[in-house]
Amino acid sequence: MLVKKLEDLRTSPRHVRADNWESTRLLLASDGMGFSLHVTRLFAGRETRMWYQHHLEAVYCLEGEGEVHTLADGATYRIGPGTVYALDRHDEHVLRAFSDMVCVCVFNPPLRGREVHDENGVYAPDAEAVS
Ligand code: 9YT
Repeated sequence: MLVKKLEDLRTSPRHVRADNWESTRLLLASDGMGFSLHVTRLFAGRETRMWYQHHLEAVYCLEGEGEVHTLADGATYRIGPGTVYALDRHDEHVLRAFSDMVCVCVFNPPLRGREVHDENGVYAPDAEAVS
């Protein structure tokens, strides 16, 4: 069985910080679960365009308020504590954080470790692996 603690991993290579967010990757491909599990903080006032062409992602909001906008259909959804959104169509989207948002994120296939968005908001499928 695997047991991991968020506080321990915040100071490890499993913690990744980008301009608009930080993510602690509790479970990764190397853990062999078939998905990755992250706790992500999205910073207040930031807008992030993302397009997970190689992954499916589900995002469950624990804290904070924001909205997610899907580019293909122009829809906008309010996101707050207790809301989950799932990018079941690899949807290109924009997340706007009105306050700091804390979310649990699940990726399938699992992230490998140090992924950050490229210029199109994509995570590469072959990022550097972290044990
Ligand atoms: C909500 C979202 O996708 N934020 C970007 C970071 C991502 N969740 C990650 O890598 O943990």
